[in-house]
Amino acid sequence: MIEYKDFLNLKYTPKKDDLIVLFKIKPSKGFSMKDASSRVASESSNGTWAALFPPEHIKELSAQCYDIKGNYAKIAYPGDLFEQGNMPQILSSIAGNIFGMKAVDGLRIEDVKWPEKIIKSFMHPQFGIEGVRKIMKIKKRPITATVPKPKVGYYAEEHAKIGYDLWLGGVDLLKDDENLSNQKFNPFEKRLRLSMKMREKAEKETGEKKSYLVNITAETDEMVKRAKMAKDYGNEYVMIDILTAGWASVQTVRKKCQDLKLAIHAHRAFHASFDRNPNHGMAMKVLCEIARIQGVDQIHIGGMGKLAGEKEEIKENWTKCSSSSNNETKNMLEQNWFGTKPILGVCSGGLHVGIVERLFNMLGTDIAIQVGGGVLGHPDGVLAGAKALRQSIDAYMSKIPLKEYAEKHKELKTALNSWGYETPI
Ligand code: CAP
Ligand code: MG
Repeated sequence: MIEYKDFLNLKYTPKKDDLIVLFKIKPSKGFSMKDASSRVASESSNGTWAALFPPEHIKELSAQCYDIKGNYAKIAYPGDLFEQGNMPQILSSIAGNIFGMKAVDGLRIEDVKWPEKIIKSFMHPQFGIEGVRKIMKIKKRPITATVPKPKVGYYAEEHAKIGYDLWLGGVDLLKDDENLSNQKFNPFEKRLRLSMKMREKAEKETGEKKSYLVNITAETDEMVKRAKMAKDYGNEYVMIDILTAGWASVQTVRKKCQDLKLAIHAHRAFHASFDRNPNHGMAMKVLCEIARIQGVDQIHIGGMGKLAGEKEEIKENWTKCSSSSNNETKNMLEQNWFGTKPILGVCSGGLHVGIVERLFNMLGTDIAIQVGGGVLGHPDGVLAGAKALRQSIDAYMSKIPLKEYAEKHKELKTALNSWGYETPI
């Protein structure tokens, strides 16, 4: 017989191939942590509400809750419970029905420890930080990106012209916004074609490498077509809204990008619907891990700007993207990445030149800085906005205080006079 209590075994020692999940659980009234944790382990592996009488071998696939501390429970899942290389299947198990169980008032996946076998069953990042730096020919400084604002509405010609000004002003990557794909006012292929022309011109004039995070988000076959188009027009990148598109489609596009040798920029629009509530859903750092395992090359990790997500969370996201391993903490499991390339954390959301320095101080310079409104809203225009952003990076890299650097760089000075050092809301 198997019933709920069989999924709790505080004497269990996890095996090498086990996948471990650290849950934060708020049991519902009348349930203890042990009750709730064993139910979570059961429903997320192979149990149900009724006692069952299966053949003995089936028990070998049962998850075991083996550690409970306060509201934190660790559950180990046998490796064979999972289909290798199938992220939807893994998530339907560990992040499936359990969020709706009446036995819990709140349930949050704080972290996952991925075993080597599962990590190695996916494609991994093709480029990662090192590869992206090579593409962009940028050795040490943070990589910069800018998204034209307003988010949507520009005609393709206008969009490409803005791209030209941004590149000319010193920005490395032109980025599409998450809700710009192939609308009638700005068709995908036309925008790509015109932007690539502008890119060529900007590269010639600046002598710097420039590229375009072109948003291919759509139905999967269409994304593959658009990735091919990006390659045909000579681009190095595609951008996918990985959460609204869905993990399965990310896997498909990742495969295609191997043949096309394209880097993937992952936008995380939708993440806050399940990572913002500290007592329910899934932590952003787990999304970073999944994205890295599946093989994106860079992903948004937050920026302490206009959007929720504070220091500790951003640091954890960055760690999961950029480290080769990490130790265990209260809400983080240890992880060895078994050689998986580190990916670039992209800081974004309400940033401007007055507040980017704190991100470098906190995370170092192996990051990308994505600034939309803080460039496009510059009182002297797009070109000046782009110059100001680049100046703020140059100031940091040459260890000159921003204020002092601004004395000799008028675009930076104007931006600082406009927005000061305040975080926008
Ligand atoms: C930034 C941005 C990004 C957000 C998403 C925007 O523009 O393009 O989508 O950064 O958030 O539309 O808001 P601004 P996150 O620079 O004008 O804010 O990076 O946290 O996923
Ligand atoms: Mg955006």
